[in-house]
Amino acid sequence: GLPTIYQREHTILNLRLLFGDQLSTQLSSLCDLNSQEDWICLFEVREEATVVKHHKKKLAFIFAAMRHFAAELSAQGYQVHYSRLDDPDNTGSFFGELQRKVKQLKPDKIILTAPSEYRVEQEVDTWAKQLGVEVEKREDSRFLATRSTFRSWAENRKQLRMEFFYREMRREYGILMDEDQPTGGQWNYDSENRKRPPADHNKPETYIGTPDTVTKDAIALVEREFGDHFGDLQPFHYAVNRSQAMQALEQFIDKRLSKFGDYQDAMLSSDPWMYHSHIGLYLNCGLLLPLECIQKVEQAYHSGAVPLNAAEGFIRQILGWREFVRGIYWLYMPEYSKCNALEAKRALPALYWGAPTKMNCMHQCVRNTIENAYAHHIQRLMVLGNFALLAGLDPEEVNEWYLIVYADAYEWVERPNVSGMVLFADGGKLASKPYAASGAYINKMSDYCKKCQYKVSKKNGPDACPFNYLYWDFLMRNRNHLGRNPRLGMPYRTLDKMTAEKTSAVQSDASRFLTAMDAGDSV
Ligand code: FAD
Ligand code: DLZ
Ligand code: SF4
Repeated sequence: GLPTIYQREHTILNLRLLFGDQLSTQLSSLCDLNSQEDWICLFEVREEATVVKHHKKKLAFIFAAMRHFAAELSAQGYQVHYSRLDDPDNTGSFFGELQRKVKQLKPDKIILTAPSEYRVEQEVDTWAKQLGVEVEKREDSRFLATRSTFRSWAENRKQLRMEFFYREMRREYGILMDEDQPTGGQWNYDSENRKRPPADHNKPETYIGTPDTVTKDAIALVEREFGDHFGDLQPFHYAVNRSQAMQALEQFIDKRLSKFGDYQDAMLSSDPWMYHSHIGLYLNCGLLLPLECIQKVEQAYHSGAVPLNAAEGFIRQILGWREFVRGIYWLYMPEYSKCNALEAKRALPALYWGAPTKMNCMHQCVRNTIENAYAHHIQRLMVLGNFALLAGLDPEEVNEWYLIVYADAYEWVERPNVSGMVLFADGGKLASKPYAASGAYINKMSDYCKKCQYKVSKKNGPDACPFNYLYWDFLMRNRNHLGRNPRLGMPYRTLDKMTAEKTSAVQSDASRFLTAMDAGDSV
């Protein structure tokens, strides 16, 4: 063969940088990997762990998953450079670590897949100049709609609605389609979904992983370095590599998917998991790919294992909502991070961090969040989110809370859900109306009210359910922003028929409650 010096001259040496939410061998930055020559870099950095003080279980999950992924790549013969957070030479930032590796390895080129968050992409875009090395940034092909496809879809539309985007995606990927028609004749089977929680609920099986030494090390690291962060570290049962995540997905399809649609909105104090998939954290860090999840669920429907309302309902979450919120994020950032259409300014009360509250629904949902770094969609939307909306909490504080507390939270998905779906802070870019609701909704979909110190049937007075008067107070306070919204015509007409006595009782209850909450009292 040629002397080594000639081989070196003719090969381009690439440094391939993977971020902690890019743990997939299918990633665009790895597609033309040359195992002999290229280096793959993963960096644990303090800056990412503390940009907001992430939940301890979320940190342990990310570090454990990064370490397992790096070990798998090494075992396959790739050259992996892994910076551990507790390495004394670790500079603590992506740029610092990259600079260190560039000095050491002298790559011709840095290849990466576009980061998922705006903040990190802004930083990445300065690196080529700062380092004097070419940086090739590739599209994140794990998403089913690219940023530019979504932009083109959105152009010239007066309103962006998930349902229409979702139909395009069904057609484009041929999911649940009979030629050009939706399977079963309807695009959406939600009218068959969303049943009340079953009285005789038997907890379905969920994935329970056992930490190995790598995961135990990550847990110990988090305890040592980030012990003051929110949330419980133990017990730790999440999957931390691809094969475990795949088992978790398969178990969901086997044991829970058939009832996913029926009980999608149900909440029970005894079961934080219900019939949800609990795969958001795996999807968002690369351990699972969206199309494979969708196709497996579609197969389960075609094989007769699950009904259409369950399969369609689940597929819509991933092919519809997940892609749609990402599209919205990239369409409107950075302005989106500042929006506050309802001019909400109230500070986040301590009850979100676990301080005592008499509202049992809030207590249960916060408790689940502390223990699991998880709450399901309706807990996030209709309890924790609904309260934030009705109480007029500051979108910045609410966004930060959601980004901290959930293991699946990254800004690209968290922010549109919070500022768009929950708080209506984007003025209707994502949703056509705020999901405001009184205690009756929570009572219908959960068992929380039975054990609450407040009475859900009472509308006013100190022992009335706060959601009841806060709901009307919210509509009154925001009449200038929401009064002309056609989808809120009904509640505003009801409000207009209320007696002056009733509206002043609502206002004085709301004011008493919110003043006490602001003063730090347990409410
Ligand atoms: P399932 O109910 O089993 O749904 C399956 C999958 O569909 C999810 O894993 C997720 O990938 C996708 N999905 C469902 N709904 C949405 C949605 N509204 N937006 C995007 N994807 C969706 N999801 C996140 O992944 N990260 C977040 O930080 C996040 N923050 C949220 C904040 C609020 C206020 C609300 C209302 C929702 C948020 N969601 C977020 C969406 C949703 O609540 C979670 O994806 C879901 O609860 C995760 O649990 P699961 O995997 O059991 O989901
Ligand atoms: C969330 C997170 C955390 C806590 N830590 C790291 C880390 O140490 N190293 C890393 O590469 N990624 C981490 N991540 C995920 C990143 O925040 C995520 O990849 C970026 O926000 C993407 O823009
Ligand atoms: Fe929540 Fe009101 Fe029900 Fe209590 S009564 S659990 S505060 S909805």
